[in-house]
Amino acid sequence: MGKVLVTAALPYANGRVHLGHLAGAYLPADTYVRWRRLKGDDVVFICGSDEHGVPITLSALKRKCSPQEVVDEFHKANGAAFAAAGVAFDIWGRTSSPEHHALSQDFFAKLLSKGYIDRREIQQYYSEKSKMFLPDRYVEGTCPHCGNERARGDECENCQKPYEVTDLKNPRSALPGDDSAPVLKATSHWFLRLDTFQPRLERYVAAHGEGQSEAWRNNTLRGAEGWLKLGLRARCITRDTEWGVKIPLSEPGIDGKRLYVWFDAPIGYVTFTQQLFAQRGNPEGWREYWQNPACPIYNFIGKDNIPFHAITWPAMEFGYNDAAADGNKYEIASQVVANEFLNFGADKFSKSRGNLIEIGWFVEKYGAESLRYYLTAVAPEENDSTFTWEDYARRYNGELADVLGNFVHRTLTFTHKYFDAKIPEGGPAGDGEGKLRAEISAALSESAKHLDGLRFKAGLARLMDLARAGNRFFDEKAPWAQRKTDLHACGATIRVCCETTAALALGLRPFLPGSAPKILKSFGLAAEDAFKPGSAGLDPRSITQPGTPLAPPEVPFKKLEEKDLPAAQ
Ligand code: B3M
Ligand code: ZN
Repeated sequence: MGKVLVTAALPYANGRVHLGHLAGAYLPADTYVRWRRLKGDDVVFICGSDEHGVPITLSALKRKCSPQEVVDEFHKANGAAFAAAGVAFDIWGRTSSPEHHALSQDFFAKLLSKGYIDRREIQQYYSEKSKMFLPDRYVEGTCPHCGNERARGDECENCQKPYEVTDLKNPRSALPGDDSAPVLKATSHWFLRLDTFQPRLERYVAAHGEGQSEAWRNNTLRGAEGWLKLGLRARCITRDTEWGVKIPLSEPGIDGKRLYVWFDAPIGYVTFTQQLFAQRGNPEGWREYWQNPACPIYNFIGKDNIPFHAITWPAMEFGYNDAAADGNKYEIASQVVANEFLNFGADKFSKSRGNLIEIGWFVEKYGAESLRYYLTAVAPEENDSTFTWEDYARRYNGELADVLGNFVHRTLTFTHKYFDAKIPEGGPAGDGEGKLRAEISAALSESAKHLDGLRFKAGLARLMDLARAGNRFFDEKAPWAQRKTDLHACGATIRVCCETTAALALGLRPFLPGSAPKILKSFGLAAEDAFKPGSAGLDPRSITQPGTPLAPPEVPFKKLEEKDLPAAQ
């Protein structure tokens, strides 16, 4: 029981969030937040738009509008999409806010004052045609290793061997509408001396190694160790652009430069928490999370963000804390939870949408609950996984509708019809009932352990096993026949089926926050009580006492038909 800070990566406000985003970071984060709250913890859940950087300026260039218009549109659309999917952040902030700019500049100034940032002269490609310096990924040319003529400045997709952008042969700009040959121009930039943090970061990462109490997942650990093994080098943290946080220095030429987006973005976790508490009328409240060693911090991210969360951001915090007065330091994350990628199957429909399915669009058509179910059931926790419409329909119909929905529905309908809509007392419990009750408590406690261990897929699967056991029990006992020969035995069967139904709904609360309370409502539990803080361990038997009246059942998950799927439309 205590304070917990959970963050989900700040998506770039240059496009609509899609199912890959949801599966990668936001759904597991939301599930975890709900779980910790059920356990009685005082959680704040922080997210918002990443509104700076090349992705934004390029979208603006492509759409022939200003970066501001781009971020305004997608900040709003993405906030609505997450809300529709039941992902309930406490704040949906923006890195364009003045508070965020101010804190980012404070970070820069403090790191500079300690010598953790220095200024260097470098040569960088510049497009005379577009009148701008080109970020590495917007230079194309011939790979010096394999001869691939379409290698990008930041990587060759063909051979993946490392090189500097200046090693490319025949370089040309890859900006929209500009394929001119860039020229090298001198420019000065500021570098974060990551090398000076190497020993501290080694200790930090080792403290989260296998066997430690807050051990990171393998992918996160390997990613961080990989960087450390190569030896950390200074990283350029400014860019030649006019979109972003201004560098808090006054010198000639600095107006055309901004902080690199990856420098300011993670600071958003702090600024948004501060803004949240200011909104709540408790402007100092954020300190209980960021300055409280007893408050664990969880960063949920996609795997491509690992180095920035496991190496760069902690380094920035270490450096900041060295320079800050005591009352102004920030704790470092205890967990960096990274998922692998969700890929999209090669079916026609998704291809025509650029292989992406927008969250908002999906939820409007198919609802949030089936999406949450599916993306947790195939969560890319250890390996990449693939979304296909066939698989989605198969699991929805075969698991959510046939296993869970069917069990809940047949139990509630039977009780209604033959026991006057009240949970029966039933005769003495036999072996079968005893076994199912043991299965209930095993499923709930094992699912809880999985949630504690951030294994969402396993936590959900364990509950689905309970639903399968419930169906098997129902089939074996055949209450429709029992009722005619031995009403007491039939009552005992139905009573434990009601307990199982309640147990499933209780266990599913963090996963299916829309459907679980609906099922619990059948037993008379009001929506606000269903999510009562600290009610994680609520005993299903306590809400299914004999005589409890049942509200009329609804069909929880209606089956999907071929014609409902986009491929058929
Ligand atoms: N905006 C990259 C991404 O959306 C980046 C995350 C920032 S988290 C501080 O994947
Ligand atoms: Zn190559």
